[in-house]
Amino acid sequence: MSFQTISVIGLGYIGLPTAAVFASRKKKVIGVDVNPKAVATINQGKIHIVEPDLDLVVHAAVTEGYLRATTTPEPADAFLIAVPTPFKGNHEPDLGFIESASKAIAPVLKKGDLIILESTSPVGATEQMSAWMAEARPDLTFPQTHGEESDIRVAHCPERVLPGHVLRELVQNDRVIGGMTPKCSEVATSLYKIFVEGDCVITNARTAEMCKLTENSFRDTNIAFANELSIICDKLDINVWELIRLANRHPRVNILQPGPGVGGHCIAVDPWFIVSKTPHEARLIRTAREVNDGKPEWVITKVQSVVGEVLSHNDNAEAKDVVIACLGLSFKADIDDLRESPAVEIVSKLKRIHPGLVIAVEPHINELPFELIEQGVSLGGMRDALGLADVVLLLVDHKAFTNIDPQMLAGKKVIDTRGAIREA
Ligand code: SAJ
Repeated sequence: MSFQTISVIGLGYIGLPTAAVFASRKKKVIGVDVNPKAVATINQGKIHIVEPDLDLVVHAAVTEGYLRATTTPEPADAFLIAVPTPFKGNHEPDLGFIESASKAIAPVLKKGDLIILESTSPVGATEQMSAWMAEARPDLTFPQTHGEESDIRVAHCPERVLPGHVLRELVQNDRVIGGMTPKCSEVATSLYKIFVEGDCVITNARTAEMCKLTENSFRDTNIAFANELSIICDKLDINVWELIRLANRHPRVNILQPGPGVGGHCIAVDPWFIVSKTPHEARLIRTAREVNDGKPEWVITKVQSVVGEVLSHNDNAEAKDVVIACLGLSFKADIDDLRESPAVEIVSKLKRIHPGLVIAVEPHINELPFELIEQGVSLGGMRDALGLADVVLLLVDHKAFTNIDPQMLAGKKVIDTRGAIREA
């Protein structure tokens, strides 16, 4: 099957790189987004998100005429839906963006089209999406009612790329192809073969949905194990980093790294999609989420007790005189993405409870997010912040922090949530 025109719905962290990669393979790509500012930026050959090298690929795709963005869907041979799937307040998945995207493309669908849901989704979401489209287009047939004979092919092919390495991983990672029927999988495979160099591995839609959730829950559960160990070791006066290094010398043990909590838009969200479908069965998965979500609070309590120690060693000092320098705000190392970052949550709460100066050091940004500015957190350079600090709290293991000269920390209380600071 040849795809003359491919449409990508949702031009965010996944949709835009995917659209650009198809365009770089000289396919005509129509990108659709509800945000007119993002659409205008892309049509100027620029990007509205941060991802290495994406600006170059988008610029080339737009100037060579292969990629164009719009706010209104247009006919295409294949549609890839890459919209957000957040959860609601009660951790229940919110399929609102998938619903509106499927209703928006329904009017332009024609016999033979392929629809792919790429957004991370709870089990059953692909069938639900197909049902929404069938309702809007009773003149077309869909796989849930017409199987292999359907006019429209539908599949779930979850993205699995790591932020910061998206362009490489999009091409090199294996792709799970979950068609609603074998024919749907076959057609979807021929679409991804345009750029995927990894294997395209075929399964059904429900397994593909569960596969993506499983991958992120596996990582979340393993990080929770490391985080729980760090709390246990703190109580038992054992260096958790050394402990993990030693345990990992066993040929079948591979413990991940503890941190201040789990951030990002995937690992802290996706396990809840399993819990919401099977609340009685998903006990370990839920507990892992709770352990990881509880870590920022544990770090704050730790800082409070260290501030208490500083005060107890200095008769005349008051809490307002104690300066806390917080190293790192992003959700993980060497990126500038602060969204859903446990570091931001910790700094924000610290500033609310600590009457003294709280300085954030984040070499990847020029301005603090509004919530931190509003609370009076200051953004400082590393040298100045360390010069002023009584307590140094390392929250992100950016390369810039791993080589701190131990001399600069002499006489200060250091809380290293990532095990990144070299011992003196
Ligand atoms: N983290 C730790 N300790 C570790 C590893 C990570 O505390 O040992 C923390 C990080 O600091 C961060 C969070 O976990 O706060 C998540 O970071 P990450 O690097 O594990 O993952 P993400 O969110 O950047 O990307 C994940 C990836 N999933 C897996 O590795 C199974 C990626 O492949 C997915 O495509 C992405 O989620 C997604 O979009 O779902």
